[in-house]
Amino acid sequence: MTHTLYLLLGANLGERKVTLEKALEAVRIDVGPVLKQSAIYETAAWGNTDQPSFLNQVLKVLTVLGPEEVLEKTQAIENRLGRVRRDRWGSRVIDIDLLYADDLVLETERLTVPHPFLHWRRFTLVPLAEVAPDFVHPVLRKTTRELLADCDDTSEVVRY
Ligand code: A4P
Ligand code: MG
Repeated sequence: MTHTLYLLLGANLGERKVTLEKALEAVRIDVGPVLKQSAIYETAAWGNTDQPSFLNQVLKVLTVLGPEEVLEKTQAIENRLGRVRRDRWGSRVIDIDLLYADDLVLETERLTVPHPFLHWRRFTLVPLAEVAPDFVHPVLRKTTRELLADCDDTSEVVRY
């Protein structure tokens, strides 16, 4: 049984573009084939805005793994690519979020799918709309295009 995943990559420290390339390659090897990839976007830091801007990219990935196993793999990739420890919470070399796994709805201690903040953030919706414009959010019952049209977030998202 195979599953279709949408992953969000985010990097705001170090050689951001190189890190995204390494993350994509690691996902391909450890999770499964990358069927589509969005462009890379430069995005203003959302939430804690007192951080450098991010590069974000969405991947469409095919996998035989279950969602919990995917999370283990993506967290191992995050650790391998280097989590920088700083005095304060904040920036990170690489963050990999699981946005969707088929039309699965799941909430455990470790994993919430669809990603709970997906529809609030342009840095997620803009690249997602490139690879999955008509994918329907299994809880909100809206396509990515519709979620983007409804999104109040005004933070800057530009092609890198
Ligand atoms: N977790 C639960 N559900 C998921 C999921 N669907 N995908 C748990 C990934 N992880 C999930 O995540 C904390 C815990 O969430 C994990 O242990 C996992 O079990 P984390 O990656 O360790 O911590 P984090 O990413 O710092 O926290 P959080 O709450 O996930 O932050 P966000 O929401 O990821 O925000 N601005 C721009 N422009 N671009 C960005 O990419 N990213 C963030 C981080 C803030 N601002 C940003 C960006
Ligand atoms: Mg995260």
